[in-house]
Amino acid sequence: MNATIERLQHWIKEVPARLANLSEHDFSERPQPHKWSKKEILGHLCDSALTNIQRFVRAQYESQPYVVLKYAQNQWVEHMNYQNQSVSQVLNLWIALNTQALSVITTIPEDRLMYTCDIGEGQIVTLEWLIKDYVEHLEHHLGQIFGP
Ligand code: NI
Repeated sequence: MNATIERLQHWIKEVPARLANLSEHDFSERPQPHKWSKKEILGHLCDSALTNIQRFVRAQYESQPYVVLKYAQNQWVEHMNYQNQSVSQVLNLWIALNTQALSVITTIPEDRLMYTCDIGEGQIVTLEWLIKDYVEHLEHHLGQIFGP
């Protein structure tokens, strides 16, 4: 769990620094008309943070297994209107949401990390698993933004 927390802390510092090297054009260009731009990928990570903060809080007090909140990824990116916002607006939201997620994660008592969550299709996981999965998903998409 400590390693997961350290990775999230690392990215909250690293992402703004690395994005400084990308031009507004690089950030806004869609590789294909129906594919997300890098700005929209960062926006998708904001939607993921919004949803996962809800999950991390609710999993601690709702009855177990907590049935996780779902979200339709493409509809969220479209309706949140990231493509028409500045890079700094999307980035500031990403930083604020992940700083909040980190604050929630670091204060979860040890025993609650074993609370159960229903992620659908009969799969039951722990809250700790959900948190690790959140950071892995984040890193997968950062790889798409920054390249190998
Ligand atoms: Ni994703």
